[in-house]
Amino acid sequence: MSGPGAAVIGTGFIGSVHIGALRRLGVTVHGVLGSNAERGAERAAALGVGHAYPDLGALLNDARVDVVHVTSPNHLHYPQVKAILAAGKHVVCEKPLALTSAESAEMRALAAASGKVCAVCYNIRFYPLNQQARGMVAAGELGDIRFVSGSYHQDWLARETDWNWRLESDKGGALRSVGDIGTHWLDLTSFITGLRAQAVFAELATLVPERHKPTGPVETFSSAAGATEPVPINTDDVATILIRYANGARGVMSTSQISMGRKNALQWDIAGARASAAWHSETPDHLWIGHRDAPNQVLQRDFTLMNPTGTAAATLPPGHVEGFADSFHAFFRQVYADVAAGGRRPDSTWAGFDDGHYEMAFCDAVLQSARQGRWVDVDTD
Ligand code: SOE
Repeated sequence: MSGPGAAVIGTGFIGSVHIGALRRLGVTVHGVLGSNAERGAERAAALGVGHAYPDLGALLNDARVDVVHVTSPNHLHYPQVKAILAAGKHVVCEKPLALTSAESAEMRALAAASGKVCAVCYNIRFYPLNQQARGMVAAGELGDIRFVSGSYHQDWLARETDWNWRLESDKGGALRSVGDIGTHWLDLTSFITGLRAQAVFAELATLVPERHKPTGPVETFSSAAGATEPVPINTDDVATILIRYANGARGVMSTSQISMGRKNALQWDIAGARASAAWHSETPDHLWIGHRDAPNQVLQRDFTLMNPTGTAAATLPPGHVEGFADSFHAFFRQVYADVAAGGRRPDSTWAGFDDGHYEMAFCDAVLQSARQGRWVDVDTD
């Protein structure tokens, strides 16, 4: 008997990462759906996928497809996920889950009623040392968490000539750096600490207020060539956010998509009452562990030295650095094992639609706080 089959919506940068991870797991990708039939066919050929669906209806009618991966621009997540669940299929949706928290609340309810595996692509959880850190916090090795700090900085939108659909709020959402990368940081630190943000005080800034929008399509993380038109920008290039957690802990984080030289740099630093820990996405096989009364340690990813949570996500031998693509492999390995098991197993660690909605509620609070200049509660109800 063959395992679950997949289809992938979206054929850009992240769609091809999904396809690569699925192939590595031996999951058959029965087809892709592009932004139009012609591009779908072109990209299917380039990615070595045998079929491009002409439209979503054709994809959903394919009985071989059990799991649909949604890697389309953010504004399409809501209608596509609703259709996928109505067709009785499992779904793996890119982040942020939706354009608004009203949409994500409805998606959370539909997911709960469906009984299907409904995962959100907060893949950074699946770097093995982030899973290790979660296991360490759960075992009390850091003690009560007191302070969470960090940032997620990139440079790919630093110039006024840099363009991507994420810059347009009707496609990406009202928040850009916070929605696109800040929610990764929030998801990851909440996952590791087990603490959700209760209230935020935020400032947002658009430091490149006008950009040259290409008149043709542009791939994520690539440069545009050809004709452009000037357009005003109303989404955040940077954000600075203070956080209060329910247990009294405090947090501070920043996002930036205009930090020259910071390619894709997420870092977190978590201070507990017994010990601290820190991690940086550009050196992902190293976890710093801080002590007061003993020398600090650096744990290099090595499953002979890691806890069961960390080991479960690791694949390659120590010293063979696991990176971005490996995190999708570890993530989908767990998701597809859950699909095969008929539903989420108790020890699974992927982000579900409840987490995806929490991240949208955080975005709402950040936006309201920045507009009103005050603390705002994160309301997931
Ligand atoms: C662009 O900012 C982006 O591709 C995000 O959308 C991804 O989630 C992140 O992994 C890398 O950067």
